[in-house]
Amino acid sequence: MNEMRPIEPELGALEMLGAVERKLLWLAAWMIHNANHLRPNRDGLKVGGHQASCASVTSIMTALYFEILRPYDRVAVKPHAGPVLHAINYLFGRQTVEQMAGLRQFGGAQAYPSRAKDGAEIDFSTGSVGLGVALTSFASLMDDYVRAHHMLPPGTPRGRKVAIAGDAELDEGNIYEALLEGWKHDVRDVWWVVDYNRQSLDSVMPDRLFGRFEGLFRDMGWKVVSLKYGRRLQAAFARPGGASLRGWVDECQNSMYSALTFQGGAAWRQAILADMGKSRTVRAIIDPLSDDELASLMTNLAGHDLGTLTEAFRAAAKSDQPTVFLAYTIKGMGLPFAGHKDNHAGMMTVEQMEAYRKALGIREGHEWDRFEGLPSPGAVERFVRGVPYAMPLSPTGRRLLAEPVPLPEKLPQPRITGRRMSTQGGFGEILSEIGRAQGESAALSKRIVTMSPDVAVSTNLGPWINRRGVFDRHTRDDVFRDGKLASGQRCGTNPEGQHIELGIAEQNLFLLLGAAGLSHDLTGARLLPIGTVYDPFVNRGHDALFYSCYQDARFLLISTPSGITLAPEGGQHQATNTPLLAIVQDKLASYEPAYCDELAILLRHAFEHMQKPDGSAVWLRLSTQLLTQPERALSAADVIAGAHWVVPPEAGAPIAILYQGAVAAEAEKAFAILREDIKGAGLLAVTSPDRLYAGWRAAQRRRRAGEAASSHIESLLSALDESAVLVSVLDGHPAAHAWLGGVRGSRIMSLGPDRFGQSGDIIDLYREYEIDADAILEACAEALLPPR
Ligand SMILES: Cc1ncc(C[n+]2csc(CCOP(=O)(O)OP(=O)(O)O)c2C)c(N)n1
Ligand SMILES: [Mg+2]
Repeated sequence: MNEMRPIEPELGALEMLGAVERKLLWLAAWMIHNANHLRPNRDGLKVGGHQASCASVTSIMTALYFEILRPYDRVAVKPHAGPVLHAINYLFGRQTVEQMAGLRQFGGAQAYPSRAKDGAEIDFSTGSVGLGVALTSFASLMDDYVRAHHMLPPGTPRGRKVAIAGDAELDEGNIYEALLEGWKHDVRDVWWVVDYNRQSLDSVMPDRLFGRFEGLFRDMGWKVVSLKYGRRLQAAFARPGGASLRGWVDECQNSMYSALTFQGGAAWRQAILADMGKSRTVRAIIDPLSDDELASLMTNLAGHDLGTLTEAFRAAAKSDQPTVFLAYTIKGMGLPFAGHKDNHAGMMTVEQMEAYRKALGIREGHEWDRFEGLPSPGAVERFVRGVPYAMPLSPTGRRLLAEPVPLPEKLPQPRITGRRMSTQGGFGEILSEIGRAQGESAALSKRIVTMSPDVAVSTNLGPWINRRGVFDRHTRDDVFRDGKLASGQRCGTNPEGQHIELGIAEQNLFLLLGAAGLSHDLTGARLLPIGTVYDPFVNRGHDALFYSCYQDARFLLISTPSGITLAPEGGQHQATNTPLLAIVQDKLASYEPAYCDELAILLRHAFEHMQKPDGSAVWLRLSTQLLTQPERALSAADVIAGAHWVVPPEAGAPIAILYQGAVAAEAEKAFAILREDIKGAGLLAVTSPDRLYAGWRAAQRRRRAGEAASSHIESLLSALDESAVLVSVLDGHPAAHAWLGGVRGSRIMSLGPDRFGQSGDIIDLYREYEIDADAILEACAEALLPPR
C-alpha cells in the first residue's frame, strides 16, 4: 500500500531561506547544548560554545551560503560561528552527525573552523580574531598572481574571497595593515561582511563607531554598504510619524538598544512612549501592535532580514570593488538572551532549550534530523541539494589538486669553495642562479614567488628580483632605469613579475605567505613561496606566522640577519629567542646552517618538504657572518636530519663541542686547541635542534609502542663515551641546546646570549655574551671538572 504523504505547501524563495535559517540556528544551538549538557563530562571543566554569536550571524550565513556564494568562492568565518558553519556543511552532507555531536571533543568538530582538523570543507581556519579576515585580502592577491602567470586551466571561474567577521575583529590592528597593503595591490573581489552586533566579548561598542569604519574603508577604496534596518522597519519609517521613530532609533544608544531588546515589547513601548507618547502618528504605528509584535518590529535589523541581505549581496556582486557590509544584527537574535550584554558565553538552560525544541516542532530523539520540524521538509531538502555552493570542486570536496613541482637532483649553485661568504649571501646567489633558468629547466624557478616586507634588497633578494621582476597586476615603469639614473635594483612592476613587494608590516608578510602557501589547495596552482624578513622581526609577525602554520600553509621563511652577529645593526635588533620559536612551532621545520654547502642542501630539501602531503613549511635562520667556505663531502641526509660530525670523535671520547650557525669559526678555533689536549674529542655541526628534537621524540614514541627505534641525535652521540660531556654554542638562547644533555644523560654546558641589547662589533659582543673561542674553552674546562 502506498503511504499517504502529506501535501507540502509551496515555499517562496525567502520562505525557503527562512526555513534553512531556522534549522541552522537550531542545529548550532543544539550542538553547543549537547556538548555542554548532554555529554558526560569527565574532567569537570566547562566545555563552552557561543550560542549568541552564532545566532547573530545565522541570517547572514544563510543568505550567503544558500543563495549568493559560488563554488570557487572562499570564505573565512568568524571563529565563534564555527557551529553554524558545521551545521551548513551538515546540511550539504559534508559533515557527520558524530562530528557534530562531538563538538569541542577529541576527534569531534572544532570549536573554531579548522582546515587541518575539520577537513576539506573549511577554506580558512580562524580563531585569532582579525587574521582570518585579513587573509582573504591576501588570498585575492594570490588569485591575481596565479591568473597573471597563466597557472590555471583556461575558463577557471574567479572566486570571491569573503570574510564573515565579528565587529570586534575591526579593533585588531592587523586589519588596517592589510587594508593598506590591499589598497597598494589594488585587490578586488573581496567582501568583508561585518556582523555588526555592537557587542564583543565583555563590552558594548562605543556609539557612532560605524561612522569611523565607513570613513576608513572608503579611504582605502572600498565600497561601504551599510545595512541597518530591515524591510518591516523601513516600511514603518515610511509612514506618517515614521521619521520621528527612525530618528529615535538612530539616536538610541547601543547599550540602551541592547537592553530593550533583551527586555522585550513592554519595555520598548514604555521607552518609546516616554519620549514620543504625544505624537499621534507614532502612536498610530505602535499602538495596534502587541508586545511581541512591537519587539519583533523594533529588532527588525537588516542583518536578520534575508530579503535585504540577498538584495544587497546581489547588487554588490555586479562589481569587483572590494566591499564591506556593515550588517546590523542583534547578538543572540531569536534566543532568550538576545541583546544581553553578558551573552557572549551565555548558554540556554535545559528548560529554555526544551521550550525552543517544542516551538520548532522537533520531536524528542529527532534533534539531529536535517529537515525535522520544517514546513516542507522534502522541498527544503531538494533546495539544499541544488545549492550552487554545495557543488564539490574536486574529488576531495573543496580542496583543489595540484601536482608537485619537479626538482633537480641538485640546485644550480655558484662556486663557493674557498670563498669568504655568509649564508645570507649564499642564499642570494643560489636563488639568483635558480632565477637564471629558462625554458625546459625553468620548472622550479617559475613556481617560486618571493615576498618581503620592505627588506628585499637587504636580505639579498636583489639579484633574483632583477632577473624575475616585481609583480603587479598593472605594469608600472621603472623611472630610475628609464631616466638612466644609476641603481643596481630594478623597480618597475609587471604582471609576470615573481616578487611581491610589501610594506614594512610583518604580519602582512606572514599572512601573504599563508595565502600563497595554500595556493595549491585554494586555486589549484602550486607555488613555492619564499618570504624574507629580519630575524628579530619574526617576533613582530609571530601570531600570523603561528596562524599560517596552523592552516598548514607551505612556504619557506628566510630570517636574516640574526642574533647578536648582526652586531653593528644595534642592540634592539638582536633576537635571542628565535631559535626557541623555531623548535616549538609545529608545522614548521627549522634550520640554521653555518656554511653554504649545508644551505644548498637545505634549500633543495625545503622545496621538497613544502610539497609533501606530510611535510610542512620550512624556516632557515641565516646570517651575515662571513666564513671561509670549506671543501668537503657532506651527507645530505645528516644535514637534513639536523646534525653531522665535522670531526667524528674517536672511540670513548670524553668530550664533544657542538655548534650551530654563525659561531662555527669560534667553535672550530676552540676545538683545534681542545684537540691538542684531548685527542679523541669530536666536533658536531648542528643544523637543526628542531629536527633533532622532533626525531628524538618520535623515536621515544615508537619505542613506547614496542618498536626498535633510534633517533639521529642518539646515533650521533653514541660515538662518544657514555660519560662524555658536551659543550654547545649558538648565537641564540642556550636553552635551544640545553635539552641535548637529556638524550644520553650527559653533562652539558650550553653557551649562547641570554641577554641582549648591547651594540658593538662581533669581537666585543661574542666576548661580552660568552660565545667566543675563549668562552667555549672555559666551558670545556668546567665541563671536564667533576661536578660540584
Ligand atoms: C586575537 C584574539 N584576542 C582575543 C580573543 C578572545 N575573543 C574571542 S571572541 C572575542 C570577541 C568577539 O567579538 P566579535 O568579533 O564582535 O564577535 P561576536 O560579537 O559576533 O561574538 C574575543 C575578545 C580571540 N579569539 N582572538
Ligand atoms: Mg560583536
